[in-house]
Amino acid sequence: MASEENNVAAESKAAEPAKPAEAPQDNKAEVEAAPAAPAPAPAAEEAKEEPKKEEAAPPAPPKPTVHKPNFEEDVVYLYQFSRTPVLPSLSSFCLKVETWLRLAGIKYENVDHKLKFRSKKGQLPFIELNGEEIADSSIIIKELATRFEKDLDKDLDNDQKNVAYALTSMIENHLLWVVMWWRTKFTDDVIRGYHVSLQHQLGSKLPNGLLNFFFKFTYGRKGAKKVKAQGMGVHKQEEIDEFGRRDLKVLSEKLGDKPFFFGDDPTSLDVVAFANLAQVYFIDKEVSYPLRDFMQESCANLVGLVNRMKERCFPDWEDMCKNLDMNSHLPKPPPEEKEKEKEGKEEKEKEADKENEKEKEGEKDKEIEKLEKEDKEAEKTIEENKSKEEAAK
Ligand SMILES: N[C@@H](CCC(=O)N[C@@H](CS)C(=O)NCC(=O)O)C(=O)O
Repeated sequence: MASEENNVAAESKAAEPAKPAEAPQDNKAEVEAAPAAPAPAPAAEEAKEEPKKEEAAPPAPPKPTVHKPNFEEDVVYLYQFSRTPVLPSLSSFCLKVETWLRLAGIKYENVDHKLKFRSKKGQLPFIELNGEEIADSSIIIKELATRFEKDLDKDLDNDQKNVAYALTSMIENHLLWVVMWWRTKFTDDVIRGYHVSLQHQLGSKLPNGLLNFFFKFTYGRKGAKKVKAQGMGVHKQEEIDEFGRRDLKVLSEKLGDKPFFFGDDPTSLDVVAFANLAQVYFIDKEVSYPLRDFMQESCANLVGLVNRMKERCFPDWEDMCKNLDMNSHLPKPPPEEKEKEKEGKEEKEKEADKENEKEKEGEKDKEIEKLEKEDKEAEKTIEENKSKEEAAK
């Protein structure tokens, strides 16, 4: 455990940007300064010499294909959502990758991008490793397990591997949609239950009230469409609740009284189960959520699993959630450096603020315009649906 924590807290200082090759002009000057012939040519002859053709400029370095070109070799740069006060990530796929990285003891750093980036596949999480992007939680884990020789499932037999595969599939292709359905239907409860600050999540300065409204109409509406298209959303609430309970019961029975699904050590199935069950379990008790209550009342061993995984992989959980710190696992700079860093940062921020004030005003107007457009569209759709319903009557 201690060694895992050490691994988790592995130092991850970004490398100095690669130094450019030595200035070509300087080299050229040196070469030309060195006499080619023992006797220097007379000045007149020198004047007659053809003017030397200018050497072709060195080819421009290839454009970086990653967001973090000054990467450190073999450090994983993880792009995910921002923290929340109750849970490191509201995305089970992101939490899965971070949990796995910690269990495997791989050096990683979260890139605090405030939801600016998506993978080339259009989603989060994705990672960058040695200048290469890898997307999709399962593909990331498979690739990293191979490249770093850290297979958490290496001691499982074939049958156990098949069970893990089937249960992972149940969690990610069924239970996850049960949770998604709830989230898109009860958006206010999502914001209250996970104490979400959209200002923080989006790095926006717009008022939270306006952002919440936006969240309701975009995440709620678009999400509900996805949940319907996937198939879960066509069912009645009580049917979906029953699906959720059934999934939890299967997991609970499969776990039994073992600390982890396949014994004393966690494997990738424990990672997936944790990343998804945490989404259910850590919702603020103030918010009513029947699936969480069922888990607490009827699947005590799953609660135990969640807490064991949390303690083992996230000893810094409180810190990361309280301070919304993306990199609480990394050593902090000493206080005086931190102070200087803070001062420098504040100074830069002030300057940037001044310079961008006008620009931001423009962006703000655009954002509001966009929200208003979304709102109008939503209202139009509601009106259209109402008319259709009325016509059908
Ligand atoms: N199969 C993907 C699923 C990832 C996924 O669904 N990501 C969602 C968030 S949980 C996403 O990025 N949606 C688009 C968005 O939020 O812009 C994985 O395992 O990584």
